[in-house]
Amino acid sequence: MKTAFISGISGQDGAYLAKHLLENGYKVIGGDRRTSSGSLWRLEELEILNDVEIVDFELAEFTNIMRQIEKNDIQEFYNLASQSFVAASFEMPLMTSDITGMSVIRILEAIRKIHPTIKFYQASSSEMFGKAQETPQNEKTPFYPRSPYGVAKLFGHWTTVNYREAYNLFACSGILFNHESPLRGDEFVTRKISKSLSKIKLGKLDLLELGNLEAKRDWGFAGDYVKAMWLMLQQEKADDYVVATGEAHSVLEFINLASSFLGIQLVWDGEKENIVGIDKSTNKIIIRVNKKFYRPSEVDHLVGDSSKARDILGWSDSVNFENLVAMMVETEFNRIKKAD
Ligand code: G4F
Repeated sequence: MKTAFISGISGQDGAYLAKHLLENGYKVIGGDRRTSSGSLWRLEELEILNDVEIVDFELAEFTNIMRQIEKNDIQEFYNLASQSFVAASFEMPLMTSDITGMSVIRILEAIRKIHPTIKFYQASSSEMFGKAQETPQNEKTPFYPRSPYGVAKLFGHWTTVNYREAYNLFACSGILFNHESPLRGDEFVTRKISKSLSKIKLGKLDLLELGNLEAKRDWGFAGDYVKAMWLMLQQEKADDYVVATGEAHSVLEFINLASSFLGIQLVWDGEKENIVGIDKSTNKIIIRVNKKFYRPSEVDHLVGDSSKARDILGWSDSVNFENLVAMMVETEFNRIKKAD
């Protein structure tokens, strides 16, 4: 039986990856921050909480990382933990650089010194492409990050490449485009929209305030993307892969689709930051732009070319944009109704 360690097991990807590894016969050890207020609700929702071993794990603490690698006989290490909210990285650039960027060195150094045969996966991000230099973006596209988060992820990405080349570690970097699900954190735009519109439909909220509605993202289903992480570590050679659907949609398109699934007849009035969304049945404004949600430097349009992952890993996505929005809205609506 192989043992895998997942840093950040309490997050969306940690939960889906743990489930995938358990289904493939792994023992799963999940690192969770002692101080993290985020509970393990995602593991409960996937009904795997009792099947994984949870250990205290702190990315800022090198000795803690070393101890976990020393004491567990791990074959695969998935580094999914980070400060992953782009907007927050502008408020906390130093913490983000340390946790999202520098920690990659801490883990790779520990692996190199203690068990250099451990296979390592680094959760890199399409945010590294930022102000995209070509469309679509692939593994050879030049990077141009637009946030402290993107810069920190780029540091982690190059660190992974460097440890692979310098020390011959089996270290892979997955450049994942946005991946969503009903287990997404509340602060990310897709969950914020599906949750708030469901509340509006159920009469529990009057207004949804958002930032830039024109931003376009390549949104896939997280459950598909964790399979690509695992596939990367099953290859003979370590490498880096872009994982994406190849389709981009705007935040506005996401809202329109979510509204129509909920039976909200939405009409738009105005444009840019003055645009408002009106519920035709009540004639009330239910969506507004609030500039406090704008980022100091925005990533306007990301769309990935994942041909390499499809050809070499045999990876494919199974949930299209419409089905993703439907899945998120349906789950959210039912959760809120059930909580009544
Ligand atoms: O959902 P978001 O916060 O995701 P973002 O910034 O694209 O980053 C996510 O995907 C990355 C992969 O490329 C990950 F690396 C990263 O950790 C994270 O998971 O925002 C998406 C877009 C942005 O352009 C943002 O400006 O939606 C826009 N947006 C508009 N109004 C909003 C809002 N985003 C949030 N979070 N909240 C809003 O009210």
